[in-house]
Amino acid sequence: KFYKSKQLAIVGCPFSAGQPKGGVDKGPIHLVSAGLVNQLEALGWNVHFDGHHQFEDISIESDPPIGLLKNPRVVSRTCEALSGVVSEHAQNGRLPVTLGGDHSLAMGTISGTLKHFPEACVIWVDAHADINTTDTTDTGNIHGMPVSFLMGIGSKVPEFDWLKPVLAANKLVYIGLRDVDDGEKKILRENKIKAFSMHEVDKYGISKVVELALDHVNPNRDLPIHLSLDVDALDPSVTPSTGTPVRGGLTFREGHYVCEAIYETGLMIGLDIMEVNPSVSDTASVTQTVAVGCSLTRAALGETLL
Ligand code: EXY
Ligand code: MN
Ligand code: MN
Ligand code: MN
Repeated sequence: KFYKSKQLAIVGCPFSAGQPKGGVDKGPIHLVSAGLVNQLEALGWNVHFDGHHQFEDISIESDPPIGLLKNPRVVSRTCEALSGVVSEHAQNGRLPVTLGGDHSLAMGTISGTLKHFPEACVIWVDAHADINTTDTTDTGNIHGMPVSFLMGIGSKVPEFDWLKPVLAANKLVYIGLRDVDDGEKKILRENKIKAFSMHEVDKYGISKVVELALDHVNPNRDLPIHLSLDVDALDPSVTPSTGTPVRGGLTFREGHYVCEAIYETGLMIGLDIMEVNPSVSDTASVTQTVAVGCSLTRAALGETLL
């Protein structure tokens, strides 16, 4: 509906500075090596892939913390560059599909898509709310904070001046939450942000949850949708190779159902597949997680079971 032809761009982001574990920067390389480009072409997409991006123009050695925030300059500059890349793809009629990398990258992807689709809503599928502010973060890991930066809440960090508040509280909905910090719970309450935790998934079932989530951010089913998917939303038995696994997550089918249902709206204008970490766990777990990352991407881009 929002893009004229079946064109997409894979934006591979080998990036890990938003969190402390090595390996998540190898996620996009594994996803592409597993054949993702051909798989998407087989679904009828015209796939634009220029190779993985290397955005870091300064090293983390020359990037001391600002307050508690770790690697703030590297994260900020990477996301600023990514924002430009993503918005350019959107402008040229290519659906941006960003492969992370850690979830701090969503500051770049979402600011990039919202530049062209300012009325878009965001569906954030994750075990975590990623909405700590510079004031509430305990860890200083920026992958736990991108949503607060996109909303413009919390004390400002001049290094992130390029990122304007682009995301309104009523344009955001979460699915899959089960590890939310106390400070984050307060932010969700105070800003009346709609969230469907695993409790609601158990209570209503995933199809009802997706319907209720869309009713909240997209009542007339006419607004563009950015889907930001953290593979740790799925249960660690399904996607074990990720940096911050939390038990009690979405099943294989529940995760795929979310992707299929968003595809069916015909409204998706941006997709993020984040936090695949091939350095976590054994070879079989890595192979499985990468395969699930690919199949979630295909499900979000039109693969059907029949
Ligand atoms: N809430 C914790 C923090 O702020 O450090 C954990 C965040 C994990 C974020 C992962 C990517 O989704
Ligand atoms: Mn290009
Ligand atoms: Mn996340
Ligand atoms: Mn997460």
